[in-house]
Amino acid sequence: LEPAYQFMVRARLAGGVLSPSQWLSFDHIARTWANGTLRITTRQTFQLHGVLKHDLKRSIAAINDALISTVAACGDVNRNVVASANPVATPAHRLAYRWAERLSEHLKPKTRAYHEIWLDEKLVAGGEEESEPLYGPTYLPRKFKIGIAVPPTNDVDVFAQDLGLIAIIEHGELLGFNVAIGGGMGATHGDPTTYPRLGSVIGFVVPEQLLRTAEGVIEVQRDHGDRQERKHARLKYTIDRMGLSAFKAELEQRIGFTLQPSRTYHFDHNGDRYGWTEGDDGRWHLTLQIESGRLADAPDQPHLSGLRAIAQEHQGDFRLTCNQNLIIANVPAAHRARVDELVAEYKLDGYRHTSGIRRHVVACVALPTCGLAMAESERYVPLLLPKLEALLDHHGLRDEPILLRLSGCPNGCSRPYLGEIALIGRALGRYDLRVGADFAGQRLNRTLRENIDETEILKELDALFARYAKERLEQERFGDFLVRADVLPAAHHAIHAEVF
Ligand code: SRM
Ligand code: SF4
Repeated sequence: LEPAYQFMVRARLAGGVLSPSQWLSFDHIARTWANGTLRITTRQTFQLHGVLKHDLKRSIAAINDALISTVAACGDVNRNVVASANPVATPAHRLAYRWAERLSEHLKPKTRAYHEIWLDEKLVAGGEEESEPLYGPTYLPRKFKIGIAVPPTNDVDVFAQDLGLIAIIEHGELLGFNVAIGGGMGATHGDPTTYPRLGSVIGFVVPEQLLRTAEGVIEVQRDHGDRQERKHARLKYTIDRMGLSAFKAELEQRIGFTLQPSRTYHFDHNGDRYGWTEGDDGRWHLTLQIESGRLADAPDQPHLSGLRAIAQEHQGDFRLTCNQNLIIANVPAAHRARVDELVAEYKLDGYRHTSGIRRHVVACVALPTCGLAMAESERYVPLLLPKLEALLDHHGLRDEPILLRLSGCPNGCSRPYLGEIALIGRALGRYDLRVGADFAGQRLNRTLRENIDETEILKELDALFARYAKERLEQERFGDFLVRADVLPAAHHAIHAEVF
């Protein structure tokens, strides 16, 4: 007899798009073999928690039956490719999403081992080397992440990706992509050789050059990344060690063309737009807020059942966002009222009456399932938010949009270094408090206080909210105010996205 080992299963879902029947499959798997919840992740996919070892194979098979996979959702390969969750506004937006799908497919490991192990495919002879032209026998030194943003929305946090692509659209036409390399969030407490870094923009490529450019960046990282020390193995450290221009020169030599100068772009926010929006084709899209991405059936909030009911009737598709939210997309105008009815019936309409900070909170999973967690994150959100809202109310700031990010450890799965306010777990009930990122994912925040408890966190924030309420300029965001008011300590690393 062995212990009842339980596992987390993560799907690969490029751009976070799935059909109603795929939704129903996940819902079934969550209720049958997992812990009865679906978790939307910060990379636009689903995680299932609490899958027992003896149910693992059938859960993965059921995901594959739904024409979705779990291959390369984890591991030292290219991970789930994320894309702006609003690819429906114009034909160029839709094209940007198609490129996410193409990148995901193109960079997927070619090995059949996954199919042999999980899907009972017959064993085929042949070494990994010949079957993995890009990754080779030893794969990458570390995970690798790609995201496509469509300005002015930076909802994928493009500068937190190893390879960030900024779609350049002019007069409705997708001209190509600015290429940003070397973004990454993870760090280790007390080890200054590890740090969050924002991607550096190194140029522009036309769409036909995109796949080769992505391969080239991966190849340079594959051959130059640190394979001795995993802590230093991400692309960001390879770039900082080689130097950005040396990295770029090596990339251009491998891909056989020169990157064009980067094009101008402008981001105005990295959040989601809640409520209904109309696409260019007359179809409608409803963005719902899902707190920390957790879909469950709580007594007064039957969200999982609600989305099952919606999926049973919905004729469009679903889109998961990198802010852990959900879009019920491509709804014909005539079906809007019915969707609204179901959304209200199942209490999924929380986004309508909520504070500015609650609309902009992202929290990683942390306890109880994450083995790396040092403190609570997702489960702390419902306890912390009312206290922060009380402070904000007191200063007349209830509706002020403020980006709040919580992570249970410095690995940074909620991309906390991009929060205007961030809590990063140190120990149970204790966090580093970081503040001062911008509202568009282009400036890192800085540590204000280390290892403090809730009382101190609230005291610090109360003082900052008081000053913000009194001294801010019109339209000035909280993070920008903190920088202007000079309340932040000096930065030890570059904190702005760099343009080469
Ligand atoms: Fe993450 C490891 C959860 C997005 C940086 N992350 C983990 C693990 C698998 C813990 C582990 O290795 O044992 C966590 C599973 C917890 C659980 O119980 O489910 C975990 N990461 C998550 C998710 C579910 C957070 C969420 O609440 O949504 C996100 C799933 C993404 C996905 O669908 O693929 C998630 N993780 C991220 C992001 C954000 C992003 O990708 O945009 C980051 C920061 C960006 C980056 O990679 O730099 C991130 N996760 C890490 C790291 C630190 C990597 C590093 O370079 O140092 C680890 C630890 C590691 O790799 O050793 C980690
Ligand atoms: Fe776990 Fe840390 Fe990631 Fe949170 S940030 S999910 S605690 S690894």
